[in-house]
Amino acid sequence: AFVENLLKHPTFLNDTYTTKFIDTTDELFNFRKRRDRGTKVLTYIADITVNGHPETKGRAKPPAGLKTPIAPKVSTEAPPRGTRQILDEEGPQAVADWMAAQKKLLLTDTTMRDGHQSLLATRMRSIDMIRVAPAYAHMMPSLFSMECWGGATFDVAYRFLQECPWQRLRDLRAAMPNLMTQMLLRASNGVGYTNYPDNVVQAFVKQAAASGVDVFRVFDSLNWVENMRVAMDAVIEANKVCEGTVCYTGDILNPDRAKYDLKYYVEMGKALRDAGAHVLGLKDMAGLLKPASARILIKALKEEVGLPIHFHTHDTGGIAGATILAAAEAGVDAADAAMDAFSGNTSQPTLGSIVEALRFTERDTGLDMGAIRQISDYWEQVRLQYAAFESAQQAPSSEVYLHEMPGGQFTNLKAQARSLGLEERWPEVAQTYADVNKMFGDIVKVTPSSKVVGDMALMMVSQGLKRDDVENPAKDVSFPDSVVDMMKGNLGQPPGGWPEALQRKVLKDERPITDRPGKHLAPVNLEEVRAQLIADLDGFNVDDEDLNGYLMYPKVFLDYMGRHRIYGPVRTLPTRTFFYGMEPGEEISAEIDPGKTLEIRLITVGETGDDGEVKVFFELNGQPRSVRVANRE
Ligand code: BTN
Ligand code: 3PY
Ligand code: ZN
Repeated sequence: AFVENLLKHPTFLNDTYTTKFIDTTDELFNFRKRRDRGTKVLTYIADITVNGHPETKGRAKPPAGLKTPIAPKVSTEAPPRGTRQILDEEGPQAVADWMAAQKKLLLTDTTMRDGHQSLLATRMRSIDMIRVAPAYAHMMPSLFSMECWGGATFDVAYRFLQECPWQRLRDLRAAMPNLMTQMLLRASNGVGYTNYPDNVVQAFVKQAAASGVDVFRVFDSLNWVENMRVAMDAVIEANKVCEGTVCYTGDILNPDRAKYDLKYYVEMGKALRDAGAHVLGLKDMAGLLKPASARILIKALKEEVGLPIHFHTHDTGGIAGATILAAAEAGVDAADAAMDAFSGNTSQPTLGSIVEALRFTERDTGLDMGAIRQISDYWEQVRLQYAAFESAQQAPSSEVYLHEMPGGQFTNLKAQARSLGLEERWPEVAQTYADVNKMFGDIVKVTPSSKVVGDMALMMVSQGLKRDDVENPAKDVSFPDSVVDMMKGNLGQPPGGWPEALQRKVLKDERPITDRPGKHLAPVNLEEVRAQLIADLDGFNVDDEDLNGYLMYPKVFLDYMGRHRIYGPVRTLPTRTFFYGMEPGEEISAEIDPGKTLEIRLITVGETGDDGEVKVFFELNGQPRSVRVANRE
């Protein structure tokens, strides 16, 4: 009732909702009573069983009879030593030195972050990751790292999966004590879409390190090193691995894209080294780096920057495997790949195939194909459960060389275009995205700058505007807020600055900033915010993780907390139950605390009464229990 009241409240509907709203609006609390966690979870199951899950309605369903995936069994003994021990015992510089001394190509498994972010709209739930984590620790201890946190996973966990991202991190960290965990951090944009005050970025990094992140891949969406220092310094201060990252765009061999030539990347690599990076990340978020360019680029970066290099790409165009092999030949130290069942297309290239391709060569990864197959069989079962989130894009796409959309954005923007009724006009959207990039001066497109380009492109296509119209000083154009914000300088500066005429048109009389956005943002008084949040949440004990979640995403966090109070620890439910509820006679279990398990059986769903409520009958640990939920169908 709490959330229903909240969601229907006029203030909420008017969008004038603030943090104060909850605590000054007593009627929201009229129906709330304290209930135990078992009842809360039953309420959730009853609600989904009766009303369906809003996110899976009308979408493809998993195959009938699909069982909960079972991960490979491993021994209860401690797993073998791995990179994590090097970091813990000798520090981040020792990790970098160790990397550089390896002959083999080191691999990072991205399945738990970019794999599902790029293929399943980031919807993978923690439980499906945690179950297989011990198998990674025992069966693949020589992986370089596990990318499992950050990027879009942070807000999606709170927003759509009703789970705490910090808890996911702690659980994974505990289950893989020998492997370095890795996160993607958008520098001053944290894990959000806008610049945060410096002390918010610092607090976030400190908390991520404390909760379990070992390797921080830090990038800036305009490749502006100046805007990366606060985040990089915080990582170094936490004694974790700072992977200062260059985002790759264009083509170093294309004379028409001279802005991003070899010299540009080498200079940026040197600047990141001088800023203290332990490792140089090369982030090809759209999958544009071709094998021939990779040979030249990797060789130059190795020689002139001198740091170990960690290469990340996407297989959108279908030839990223070839690029990784070329990079390996040119001496790249580590590369990202996704476990087979979560690889290919907009995701990373196929881990097992890279391992095979390099077997019996100088760069042999040494990874065990039997282990890869077993773990991938598990992931295949997991992927089937998320049928509702599969994209329509089921083949590689050489169109990526036209629009240069990052892997995570491509399928997302297609879905957005569909929802705006622009589905058949996709080729036009792709072309317009490319035009907008040129109009903005040819920029790096990666979250959040890629979102701005996407917003502008969709606006132009839906309003029938061409680049000429937008640039015509005599034509009135109302620009998306994100474009205005970016032209103000609030995401930082691209190489060479913003095109002046367009910037003047967008900003009218307002003057842009040209220095660091963080310089213009006052530090947040963290303890004041915490005290206010505790008051807003009725005395809830707001710990440092909660506070950092709130600082990144205030409204998303509060909505999550509101639902958490009604539905409890639903992250412990099997994925099928979470998205589809239960069938009469079905039985599931949910471990809500280590050793405390709820055995839940759905008996039957009653008739809907005149009050619009349905009584749903369960057995909870052998005891009959019923809950009432509104039938909203
Ligand atoms: C459980 O109770 O086992 C489920 C996880 C609870 C997460 C809690 S909810 C309040 C606090 N804020 C978070 O973001 N996570 C914790
Ligand atoms: C993110 O920022 O989430 C990305 O994956 C960028 O490539
Ligand atoms: Zn990526």
